[in-house]
Amino acid sequence: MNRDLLLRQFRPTWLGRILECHEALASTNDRARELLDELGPEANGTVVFAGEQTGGRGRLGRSWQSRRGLGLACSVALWIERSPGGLPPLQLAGSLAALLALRETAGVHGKLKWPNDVLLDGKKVCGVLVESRFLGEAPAGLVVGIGVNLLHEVEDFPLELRTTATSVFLASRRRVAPDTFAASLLRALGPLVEEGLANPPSLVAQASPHWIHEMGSPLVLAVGSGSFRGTFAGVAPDGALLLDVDGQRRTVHDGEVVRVRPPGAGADDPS
Ligand code: BT5
Repeated sequence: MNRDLLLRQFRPTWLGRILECHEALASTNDRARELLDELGPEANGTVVFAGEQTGGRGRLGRSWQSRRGLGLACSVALWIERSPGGLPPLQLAGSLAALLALRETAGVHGKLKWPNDVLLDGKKVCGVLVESRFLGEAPAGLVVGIGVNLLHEVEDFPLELRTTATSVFLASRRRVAPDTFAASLLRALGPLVEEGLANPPSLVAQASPHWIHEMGSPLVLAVGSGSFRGTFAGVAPDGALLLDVDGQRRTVHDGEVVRVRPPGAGADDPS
């Protein structure tokens, strides 16, 4: 990531006043969290990029693969002192910003998969990990981490991801430079985070046309060690999945959609 090139295309606001670009880090989320610890409220809006992560994280103890120079690993530190009624659904700000940047920089139309993935052609091109920081009982900071595959050829992915992962290049044949994508991502992200903090239901409404799940379509959800089937009934104003199971509406905050039939596609999409 070339910081100068990025700053020619993105003008920092509250977002990006502090902007770090590292060649490699264990995890950009860890660095953003460190800055929240060190700087407190001053760290609000700090953005951290790394060209490579040696310990990139996904949700629930999973890992995120980011190879040097091929993708984007970005984290934004937010200072949130209290959050009445739970944490805002900022994973949607991250995935929606990535979806808009895909459209702007490569002309491709992604889909969102609950809760945090962006898919191109039914394969995962971006994942978002939101981690919160607590002081005692109260939230005192959030980190929104976004990983995007930009320039990968199929062989650049580990074997186990080759059928489920894709990159902007594979989906569009366009080689979008990391600084160009990063600028587009940050331009979209600022207003979406503001919206998510001020008016969560409005952010959820902005995301709603982009879900890969169709209303009433069957899906399988893994929660903990079990799984159950239901039909998609939308996303609640706080970002929870609404699922109809045996005639009962369930609200699911944590879990994994493991099977869904995208409109018009014959195959299941990746988990
Ligand atoms: C995610 O978790 O998708 C969240 C990924 C967040 C990554 C960003 S990069 C910047 C910041 N710093 C971090 O350390 N993390 C964040 P989850 O929904 O749990 O999906 C993880 C699963 O996605 C893995 O178990 C793999 O199956 C798959 N996966 C891993 N790397 C991938 C990649 N590069 N492309 C597509 N799929 C991948």
